[in-house]
Amino acid sequence: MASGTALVYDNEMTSHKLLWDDPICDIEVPERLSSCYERLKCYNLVERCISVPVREGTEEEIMLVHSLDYLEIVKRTPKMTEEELRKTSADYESVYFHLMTYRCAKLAVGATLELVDAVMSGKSQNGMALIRPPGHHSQRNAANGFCIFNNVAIAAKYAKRKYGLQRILIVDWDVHHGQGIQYIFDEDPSVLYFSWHRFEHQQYWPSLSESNYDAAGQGKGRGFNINVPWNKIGMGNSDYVAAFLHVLLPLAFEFDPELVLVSAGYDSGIGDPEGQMSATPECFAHLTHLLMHLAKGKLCVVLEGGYHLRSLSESVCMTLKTLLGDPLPRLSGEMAPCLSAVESIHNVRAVHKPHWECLMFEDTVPLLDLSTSPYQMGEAKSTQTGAQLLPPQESGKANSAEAIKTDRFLELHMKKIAFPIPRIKTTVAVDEKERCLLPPSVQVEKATDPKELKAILSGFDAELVKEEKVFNSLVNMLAVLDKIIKKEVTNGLAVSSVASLSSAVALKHCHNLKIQKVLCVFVGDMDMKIDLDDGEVLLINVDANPPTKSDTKYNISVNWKKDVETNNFFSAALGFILPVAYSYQPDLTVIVVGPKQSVGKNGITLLISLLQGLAQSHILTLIQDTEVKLLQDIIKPLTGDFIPYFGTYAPDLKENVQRTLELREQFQQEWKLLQCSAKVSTAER
Ligand code: Q9C
Ligand code: ZN
Repeated sequence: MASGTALVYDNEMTSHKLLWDDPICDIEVPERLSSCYERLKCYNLVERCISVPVREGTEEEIMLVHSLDYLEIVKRTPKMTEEELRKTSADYESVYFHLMTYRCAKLAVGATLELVDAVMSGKSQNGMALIRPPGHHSQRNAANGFCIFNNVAIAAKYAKRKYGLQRILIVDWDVHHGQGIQYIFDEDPSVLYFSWHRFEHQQYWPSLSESNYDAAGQGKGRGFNINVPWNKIGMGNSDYVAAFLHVLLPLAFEFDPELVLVSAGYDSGIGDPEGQMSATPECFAHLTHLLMHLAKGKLCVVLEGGYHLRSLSESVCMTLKTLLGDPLPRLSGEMAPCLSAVESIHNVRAVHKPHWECLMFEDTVPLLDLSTSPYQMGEAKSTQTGAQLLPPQESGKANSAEAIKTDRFLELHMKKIAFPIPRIKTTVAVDEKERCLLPPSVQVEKATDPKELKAILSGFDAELVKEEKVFNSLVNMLAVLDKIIKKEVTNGLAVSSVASLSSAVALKHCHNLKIQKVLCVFVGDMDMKIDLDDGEVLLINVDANPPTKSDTKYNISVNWKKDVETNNFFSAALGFILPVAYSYQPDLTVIVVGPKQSVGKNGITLLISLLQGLAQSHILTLIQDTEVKLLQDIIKPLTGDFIPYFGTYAPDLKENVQRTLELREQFQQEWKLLQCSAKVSTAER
């Protein structure tokens, strides 16, 4: 069982630098790397990682992707005069060479491969390589866009060869299109490449028609290239999360990768002079978290772009913290994707519909016509937090006044979202006989002094509460809940002989303590009577029973038919529950597992895993005592020391898909992250 996070870094990669005036290349500076490492040290993150030394990538490894001719050219650069370096640089687009470039580019490749080895060998669960020069623009025969060797593409080929992998997912969250990666794997169905990028209807660099959503891969690789073009600047947290929930993740879970590589450019973050987007650093924590549930957690994050030093380094820290398993900060801003983002998401889903079963069953949206999509150049969206606080820049050029504004914003913002991390992650209250089922990392709760209990329990059935079994269940639950509320632990679990009553008491207790928003997810048959109309609680019921009442915004039944064959829950979890949960932004999540679940254990563990992105990862899990057989599976995602496999994809039952669709339609005006199709929202906005 792998654990720990690898960090691959070497200061030598700061020796590659621009020697002459070039307004295009002058943002790719050595400080990009050193400032990240400094920030990591500030947050004491370096010492928590497994340090992995770098090495040079070999010629053979470089030639997994690049031609000998091109390698020979780069190989000559360490002996060149400055004049020759300039000339060689000019042969390519937006690239500079330095005497140390070849050495650094080899280290960047080798660092990436060492990271892959650490993760594939089980030396670490996941990890990050802080490297430069970056890689995703470089091509078989060419350097491009600050990139010399295509680090991530080489890593994918290497992992296929060395470990015999058959499915690798590459997620490119850099703000530029990694056209180099797209070209290399265009006909290769074993590598699923996802990239979002600033596109602005092809006005933005590299201005290629093949960066649009209709480029889905070719030949055998058709369906394995996913482009999400952003046609406006100012895209932010909710746009990015929407693209993950409605495009990347459903396809990725269906693809079922054995390894995930991230081309992690942070020029898609706030303040970046190139990207001009508005995603705040914690957004990258959430993106990372969402990816950690694929490939049994085998996740390698590899630096690409990112040119606002503070934004870059804070975002890198957020990414690494998340890899290390820290609870996630709340995602800031209003959780509503902008229309332009919804249009892009709609279009890429429509293009990929023939290739992916999860989309095939879903909707029948037509492709919006490429040519009729109206747009005005340079018109930024302005609905995002970041964009509101920071008006987008006039031009794409780094502007020191703007950069300093973002510095100040981030200084404050990072303080705002920071919170102390409990030393103990998980606490449990279970019967003696169940303790042996628990991993050693959990704390076992001793039910405490039940004095103040009386007040809490008044209003509940007094006779029932007197029964010892019932009383003990409530005491146990409250002990766990209190630890979570006092932030002494991140999450907790209690077994209850009366799960419905326990959850009602839990919600009452939260109400008394003025906890504003509680997301409550019921899995299985539950009988629960609480007043749910004021938004203090959002209740999502997942069971097989036909709903007895009509849904309201705060009380929703995900009527889910049991499917013995497939036993998975991806479509409802990603396509409905998560978008609603992110839109609601709870302060606490309560998950109750009752009898007769219609969702299998893969579905339940997936849900618990993903819901840790909400409410600063605070989750109270209650299990009905008859369902204690699920304890061992449920505890895993809570403690996080083991990332489960959620099962291979199989198409959902038609009625389940239908229900999810109906719900999305019904609630997308209230819970805006549900929006993934432009047809309704265009008319209604
Ligand atoms: N007007 C990476 O982020 N900009 N590369 C060219 C021409 C080049 C970005 C602008 C941006 C390259 C790894
Ligand atoms: Zn970039």
